[in-house]
Amino acid sequence: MLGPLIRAEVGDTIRVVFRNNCSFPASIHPHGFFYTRENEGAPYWDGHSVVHPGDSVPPGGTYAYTWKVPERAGPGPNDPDSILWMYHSHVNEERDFNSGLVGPIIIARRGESKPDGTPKGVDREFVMWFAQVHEEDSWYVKHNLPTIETDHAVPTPLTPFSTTVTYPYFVTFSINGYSYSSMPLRYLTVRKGERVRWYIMGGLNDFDFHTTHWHGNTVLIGGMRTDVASVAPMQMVVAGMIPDDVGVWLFHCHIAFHNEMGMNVRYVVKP
Ligand SMILES: [Cu+2]
Repeated sequence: MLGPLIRAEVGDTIRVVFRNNCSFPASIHPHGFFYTRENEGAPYWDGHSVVHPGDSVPPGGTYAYTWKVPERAGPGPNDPDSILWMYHSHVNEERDFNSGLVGPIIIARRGESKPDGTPKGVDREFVMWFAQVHEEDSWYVKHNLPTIETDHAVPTPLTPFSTTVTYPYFVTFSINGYSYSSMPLRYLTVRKGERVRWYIMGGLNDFDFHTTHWHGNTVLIGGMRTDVASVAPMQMVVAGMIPDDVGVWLFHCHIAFHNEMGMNVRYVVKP
């Protein structure tokens, strides 16, 4: 879950050479950038008689995408100095997504990134993808189904107080592919007083609406104080945190059912 992170700052031009090593056609469709139709990476009925090879790259095929990062692809007036976009395969959107072909893009203001590409003024960055994954819609469904029930070990009924509710075992409520706080703590460890930037995004399945809640600390989103960020399908939100509360804290979807289904991780604030 989550492809390689692409970083750039305003004024850059990005070139990605995509080789499709999957067994099915795939593409890279980015959000936010300035691109021509040839570099959009999405087949749809647009009346063109011209075939755009980047719309659907066959297995074993290669295509080079070029995207520009003008001012309007960078942070807006109320944004912090870097923002989140993402890319995903857009050939068979639902199957591609449920096969994990989604990745993050972080764009900084011009001159506001360090030599390694990370934004200035930030000590720690985290990309958190809250995704309701339907494995029955994955390209790998035939491969995965024989073992998926035991792999996931989802209890049925879900909770002690629920006697009738069941949920298909092939649906997983995950954060970056982890469920039930199984993400290693070392991935989400910060120190008190550090400037932490959280990039949050949602999946694209039917009810991929999430209210992501940090225990222990608060954040600023667009200059407003909260401890809950909302993401609708494929929406992207940036939250800034300066943790002051030391401990191991829950970070979870506040939709109770999603949380019961495992949509949670823990993050660590060290002294
Ligand atoms: Cu949720």
